[in-house]
This record gives sequence, C-alpha cells and structure tokens, in this order.
Amino acid sequence: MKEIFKNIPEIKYEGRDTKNPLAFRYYDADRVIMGKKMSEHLPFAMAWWHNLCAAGTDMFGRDTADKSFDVEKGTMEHAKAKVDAGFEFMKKLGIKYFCFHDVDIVPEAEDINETNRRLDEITDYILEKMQGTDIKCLWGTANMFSNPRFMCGAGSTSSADAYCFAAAQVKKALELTVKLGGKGYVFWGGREGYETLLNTDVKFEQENIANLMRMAVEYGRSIGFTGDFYIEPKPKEPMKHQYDFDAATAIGFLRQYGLDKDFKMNIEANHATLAGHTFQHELRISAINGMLGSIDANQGDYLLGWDTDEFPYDVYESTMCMYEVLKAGGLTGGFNFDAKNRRPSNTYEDMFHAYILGMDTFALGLIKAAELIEKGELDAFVEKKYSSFNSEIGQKIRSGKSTLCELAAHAEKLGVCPPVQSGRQEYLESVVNRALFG
Ligand code: XUL
Ligand code: CO
Repeated sequence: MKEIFKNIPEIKYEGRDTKNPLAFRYYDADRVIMGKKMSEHLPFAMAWWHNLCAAGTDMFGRDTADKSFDVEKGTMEHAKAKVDAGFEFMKKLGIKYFCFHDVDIVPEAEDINETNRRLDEITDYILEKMQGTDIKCLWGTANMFSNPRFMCGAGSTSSADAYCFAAAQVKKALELTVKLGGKGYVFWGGREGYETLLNTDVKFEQENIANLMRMAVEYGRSIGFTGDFYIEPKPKEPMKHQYDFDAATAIGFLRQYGLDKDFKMNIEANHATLAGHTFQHELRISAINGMLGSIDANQGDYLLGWDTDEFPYDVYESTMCMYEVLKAGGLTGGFNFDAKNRRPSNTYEDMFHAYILGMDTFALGLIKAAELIEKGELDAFVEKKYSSFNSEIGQKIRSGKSTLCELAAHAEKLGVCPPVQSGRQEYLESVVNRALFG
C-alpha cells in the first residue's frame, strides 16, 4: 500500500517538554486518570467530511489544499484513495473512530440507485480496511442538506417526494452504519427550519420530522442497530432558524413525540455558542436529562457569527467540557473532531498538527478537570451553597409536598429574610485558574 502522508511518522506521546512538533505533549493513551485510561475517556473520531473531503473552498475562493490524494476527484478510485488516506491518518494518530455522511464516502450520482450501489462498494472496501485494526465507526448520518431536492427541508420539506428521498437516505445510511458497526446515528437538521414564517407551517413540519425519526428508530432496531440515535442541535446556519435550536429545545421535542428513549444529544461546541450558550451549558443540560451522548469537538470564534469549525485549542473550554463529561460518568459516544484546518493551513502536515492540537487540548482538559474534581473545592462549595435545604423547611420543599401556606407561614414567622450566602463566583474562578495555571 502506497504511503500518502510521507514524512509523517506515527505520532507518539513525548511529554510537555519535547521539541518535536509532531508529538503529543499531553495525550498519553495509556495514562490512567480517575480509574480509566485516557484513550477510554477520550474516544476520538475523525470527521470524514472535513479531513478527507474539504479542501478550503469558501464563498470567496476555491480550494487551497490538495485532497485528491493523487487520484482524479469525483471517481470511485478517488473515494477509495480517501479511505486509504483516512486509515493511514487514523493509524498514525492512534485514532480509533471515524464519523461519516453517506455522500462523504462516495461521489453522489444523479440517480439514488447508483449512489446506493457505490455506497455498497465503498463500505465493502472500508470493512476490508477495518480488518486487523481496532478502528471503528463512531456514527453515521445522511447528508440531507446539500442536494437541491432538500432546498425546502428534508423531514420538514413541503414535497412528499423529497420527503421519501430523505427517508431513503436515512434507511441506507442506517444500513451502512450497522454494516460498519457504528455506535450511533446522527440527525443534524441543517435544512430543518425556516427562512420566513410567512410560508411555513411549523407544526406540520415538526410532526413530519418526528415521524421520520420514528421510522428511523423502527427500521434501525429491526436491522439490529442497538446504539443511540442523536440529535445535534444548532440554532441557525444554513437556515435562519433551525428547529433543533439547542439541547433544551431538542430534548423537549423528543419528549413531545415519544422519542426520548432512543435519542440522546450530540453536542457541538460551536453550535452551543451560536445558540448564545456556553459549551458547558449545553453539556450540563443534556447530562441532567440523561441525554449526553456524544460530542462534536470543535471551537467557534467569538468575533464571528457563524460556524467556523475550528480545531479546539481553548483549554479552559476543554477543561469545563471534561468536567461535565466526568461528572456525567463519561459518554456513550465519543469526541468527533467536526473541525477543519484554516484555509491557509493547506498541507498534509497541517492536517496532523490540527489533530495533535485537538487531542492534546482535550487531554489537558481531562487532566485539569480530574484535578478539579479530585480536589473537590467546587463540589464542596455547591453542596454548602444549598445546605439551607437540609433544614426541616428545606427538606419539606425538596420533597415536593409543601404548600404555599406552609412556606408563607415560615416567612411570616421570620418577618425579615436572613442574609443569603455569597455565590463566591470570583473566588471559584480563581480555583479553576489555579488548577489550570498553578
Ligand atoms: C454542521 C455539522 C454537521 C453535523 C453532521 O454544522 O455540525 O457536520 O455534525 O451532519
Ligand atoms: Co457537527
């Protein structure tokens, strides 16, 4: 097999003081943290679309990177070259998972029957490549946003025919996910939203989306898919308003339509910030509802109002992310780098630097989050903050059986409310800084 990423060695852990730019400084796969290996805490995944397909084209300019891998693009030979490149890439980095959309792995044909034939062929090839490795599929999905037939939505479309094409793609993508042993299946609703309410029946569209998801669950379970379905919330882009706005909205939707037993959240950092939340907020909301499934690990830009899909370098953010993940007892899914190199970072070497950065950022976040949890200062503070609820009246409130009359009687007996304890935010922020910077 021809080597594609020549001059790039296997990336190894060399510690923080190494001078080697192509080495991990923090990601030490076998290091045990809070009873588990780093590699188990951090099941990293490669996103097929960014890493093997996207080559830098943006609204103002064409490709800057060469992702042809020496084969003519748009051919099945090229699709296979991407598989070769992907597996060499993952092996060199020690990445054990990949995520894909149907049309990331083959060039889409005019006729869906031909696309499906190509998908069968390429997944046979992927399966072959998987043999003898410990690389697996984290999740699969159907791209129901690029093809013009989805211009008015996929599950939310106004065309019953386009709806059937969405159903056909979900069916096929589920079959491929099962074939590749995928742990999850994602719905990201890029076209499931609206530009104007003047032409939109929101209730009708939401019912149709829920129906598509119901059919996906029924079919998936019937062909042996035992993993989790995920909704990946995003408030906007490409649509002005997307129905899966944020975790709270998506969880409410799933409960409304009885889908909450089969679905969890796939939380993406940059989507959280677009929704006006922190990454940590979205993780916390998912976790307290028992729906923290998987993570799209990336980072946005606070100066820009769109999804920049940057590789994560902000250790404060990754620490707070890992704090939530550790508190939730881990993920059933993994950490998919839904991130792309900046357009001028256009060499093969840059692809490796990007993943080394992302993996080290999360490894360091894991180390720091574990330190915060083990020191216990934050937990102790939170426990103390609510300790007035350990009193008789507090217990009564917590039992959910109190009445307004009883509580009013308590307040009236006191007459004046005793001082409420400080929230100590600035002190707690310094606790986090100390863990991060010593
Ligand atoms: C788009 C996005 C998607 C999903 C999968 O913002 O995040 O790539 O992760 O469709
Ligand atoms: Co994503």
